[in-house]
Amino acid sequence: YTVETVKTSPFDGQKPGTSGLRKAVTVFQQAHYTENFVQAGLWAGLGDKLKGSVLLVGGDGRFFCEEAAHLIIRIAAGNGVSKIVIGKKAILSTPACSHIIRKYKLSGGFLLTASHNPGGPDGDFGIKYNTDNGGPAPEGVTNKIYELTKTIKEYKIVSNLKVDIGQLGTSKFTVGGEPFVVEVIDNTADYVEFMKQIFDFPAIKTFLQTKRVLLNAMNGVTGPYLRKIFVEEMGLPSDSCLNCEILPDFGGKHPDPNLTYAKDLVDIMKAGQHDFAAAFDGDGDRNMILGHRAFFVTPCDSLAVLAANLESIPYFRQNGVKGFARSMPTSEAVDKVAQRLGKDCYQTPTGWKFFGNLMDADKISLCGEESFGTGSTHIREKDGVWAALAWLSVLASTKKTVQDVLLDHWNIYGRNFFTRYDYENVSSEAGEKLIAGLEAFIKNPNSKGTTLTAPTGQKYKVAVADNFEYTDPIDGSVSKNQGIRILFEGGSRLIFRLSGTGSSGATIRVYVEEYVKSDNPSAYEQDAQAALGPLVAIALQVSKLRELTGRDQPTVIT
Ligand code: VG1
Ligand code: CO
Repeated sequence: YTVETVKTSPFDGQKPGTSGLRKAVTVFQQAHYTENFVQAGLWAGLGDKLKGSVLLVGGDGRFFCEEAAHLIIRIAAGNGVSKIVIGKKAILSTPACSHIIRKYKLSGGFLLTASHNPGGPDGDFGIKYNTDNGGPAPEGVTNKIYELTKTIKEYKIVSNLKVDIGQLGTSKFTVGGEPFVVEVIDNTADYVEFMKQIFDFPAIKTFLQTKRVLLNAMNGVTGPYLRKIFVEEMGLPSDSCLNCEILPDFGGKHPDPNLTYAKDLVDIMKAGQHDFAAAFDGDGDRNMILGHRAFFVTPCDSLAVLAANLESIPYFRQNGVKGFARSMPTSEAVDKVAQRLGKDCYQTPTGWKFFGNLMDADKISLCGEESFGTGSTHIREKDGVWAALAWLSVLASTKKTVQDVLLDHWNIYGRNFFTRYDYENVSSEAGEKLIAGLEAFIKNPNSKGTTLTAPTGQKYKVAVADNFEYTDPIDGSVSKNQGIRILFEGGSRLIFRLSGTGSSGATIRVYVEEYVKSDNPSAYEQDAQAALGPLVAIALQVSKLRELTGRDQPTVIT
């Protein structure tokens, strides 16, 4: 095979967001669009290590994954990459990708997913570059990718290279006189084997024999993993795994495990026939945990509960527990656990890429985000199926129900009530105006110390108002403007930021948190939305959200 050099010109807006480049499928289908981004990813991600590198390709099975995978193989071959490891039909969950890069010491990889965004010809697609630690490329690399996409003039490709990625096995080619290999691997084998090392499968299996559980893949990539682990290994009936067929359009739904988009699961759980349920997003890195009668565990509390119970899991008994980390908008529930256990707790900007350095430097063992992301040092991505297994480990070892685990937790640590209001697809202009208005609020010297009053009379005194800035404690890199914070005396917080994963317009996220001490059970047993009502009202007032967006209600409440 010979390498061709193809002339191209830059596209606007190929800036990786919170988690890679995400756009409508039709955008990626434009001639040279995907090619440009992949070429820039190879240059920025690998630099002078590009020649002879070994890369992983895996995706969540959404529409355009296979086409993009073939393009990546051809462009990689054109750039002197020596080997591509790829899941059969390009299918691998995001956590499996991270594990495989680490296990086989690969140079990096391309993850083909737009995560929880809808898929199909009219949906979204995405490409993310991960580095050799198995984690999303840090900002230094993603900024470089963006710079390169602004000046790209040509890319290298072997356009007539055809590889069968539907069969397991190795294919060998000669490209410009050098060997080029494509190895198609099993979709689930490495990951399932790894989970068996991390968790006590026999103990979970015994526990499950007397429980009724549901696992919902939402027609995303976790289906085959759930069947392998929960049906084949744990012996659950096959109807305990729902929506396990990977569909290119996820059945036309948002593959996003939350109370809105996984409402069908919530409704089944409300009937009271089941003890535990979990749901996962399109690429398998998010999780939602529900108990009997759809008792909802906020991701913030989930992180805190796992932090307090890591000794239930063999992996942590063997490796010990270092510190914890959470993204800034995530509630401070985990901080309370860290304090009590005498561990460090780091606060990073939104997005998993910021946890990588802390994990690589052995500063933390567990981390998470309010956006249904939980994970540990076993890989460098958040991990949905891992989180479900972690919860089952806690339930099996404490012999408590999900609800009792939480009640007992709040009884020790107090409760950080938390909710997030998302206003999806507002105009970019309204989004920017809202942030500009809040910028003015935090810059006003009178804001600090001022008291904000809810329509129902509750008063909150502003202790700190700023735009969150993060200095990475490992490499010293600085990330500015990561979200407006209004922190109140007593530990309540309001956070505002614009989403970096949407593909059109703006999505405003409002994060609301109120802390109630452990000595007040009647307060911490309240319904979360009721408890947070006054602060939500203050959030809408101070941001002028209704006036600026014309929206009366959020699109999604989590
Ligand atoms: C959202 C979440 C963030 C998460 C990111 C990727 O980003 O808020 O916590 O890391 O999605 O998750 P944003 O910028 O839209 O708020 V996923 O499951 O796409 O990998
Ligand atoms: Co995801």
